[in-house]
Amino acid sequence: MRLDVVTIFPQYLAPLDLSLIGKARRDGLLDLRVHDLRGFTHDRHHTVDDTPYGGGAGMVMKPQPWAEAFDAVLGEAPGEGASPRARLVVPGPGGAPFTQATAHRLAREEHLVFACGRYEGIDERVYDHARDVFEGRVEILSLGDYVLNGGEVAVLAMVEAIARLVPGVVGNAESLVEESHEDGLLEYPVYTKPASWEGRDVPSVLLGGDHGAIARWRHEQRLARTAARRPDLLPPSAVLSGEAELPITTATPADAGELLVLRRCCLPEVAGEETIEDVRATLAAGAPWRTWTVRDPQGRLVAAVRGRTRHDDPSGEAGPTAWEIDGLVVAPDVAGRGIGGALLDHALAQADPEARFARIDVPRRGSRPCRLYRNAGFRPARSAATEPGTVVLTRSLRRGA
Ligand code: JD8
Repeated sequence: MRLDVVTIFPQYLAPLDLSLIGKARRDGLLDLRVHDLRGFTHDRHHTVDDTPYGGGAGMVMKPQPWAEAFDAVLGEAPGEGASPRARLVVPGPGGAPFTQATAHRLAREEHLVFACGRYEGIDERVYDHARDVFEGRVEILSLGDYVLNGGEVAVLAMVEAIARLVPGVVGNAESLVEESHEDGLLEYPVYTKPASWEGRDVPSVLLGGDHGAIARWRHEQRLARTAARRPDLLPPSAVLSGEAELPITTATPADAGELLVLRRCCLPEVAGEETIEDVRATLAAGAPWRTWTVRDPQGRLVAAVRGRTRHDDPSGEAGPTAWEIDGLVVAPDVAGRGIGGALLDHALAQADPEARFARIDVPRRGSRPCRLYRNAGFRPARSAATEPGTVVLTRSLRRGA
């Protein structure tokens, strides 16, 4: 991945020479270049700012230096091949939230350019000009709802969050999986030697070597922490009419066996030939699908659904980011109690924030499943290149739609 950062404080980005990012640069995994905006000025004082039209406090960044900086990083400058599909990120307190989902999306890009503003901001015409030279691939992103003095700190955080998702930058990709914000839950508490410190002992379950028990304890710790610190992240629970509230939880490879049984039972035409390896692969760390399950009070897996981000539209052409929902299954003995609807709502709520619409490919049979989807606003997609016998249903994901 190539990354260019343009700033009037290049030394602010020095921390990116350190640690894993520094090593990844030396190993050639990341081609990160920092540019001084003043290098694209031609007056004795290397002026990059001026007073705001319409008056008011502070200064505004002039447009010309930015235009020349963009030309340089896009290789329009003499001697460099044009950079293919570069994407410009301009941090700003008014931008769209930068989240882990954003980091994943940007980590798939070939060339990212970051423009660090200062003062009261950058002349608005620079954004319009950038949309031309970056062919629309321009994003204003915010690190969070507080005010910084400039974009450098935001770029430091964004580059680290993105670069560590580039394959090979973080040695053991495993450790990327159970992190906060990766699957909607906060991380579990961690401990190391000594087992007893200042009279405080490490939880015994971690010393017992029973990996199943450790995995369950860690999952419960994540649920409890999330409920305590970030209840807004917690998934809605499935409601069994008149009975216990059953949590919707993120599936793990340990759920593969039961899930295969449910899929074979509920989706014979889709899962008839599916194997346990097939299902386990969809639950593995880093798999494109995110799968959620519901267990009854006795712990039996009674329902599931999954979702993934797609970048092709129903006709199969490359298209706007879509959120595909699939494999909604409910054990026949608990059907008709609202679990399917609750799971569908949950899968919609977990949609990739970048997706503008959701799609479901359903077997073309009878009307029953479709009513659930129709009530959720799904409609047959016009031009859909689908597998024979399937119907593509779509609905907008306009937040608040
Ligand atoms: C870029 C100039 C300072 C902002 C007048 C203070 C991001 N989450 C965030 N908070 N603040 C920024 C941010 C602030 C910036 C610039 C990002 C360029 N400023 C300005 C407007 C009010 N001063 C940010 N990401």
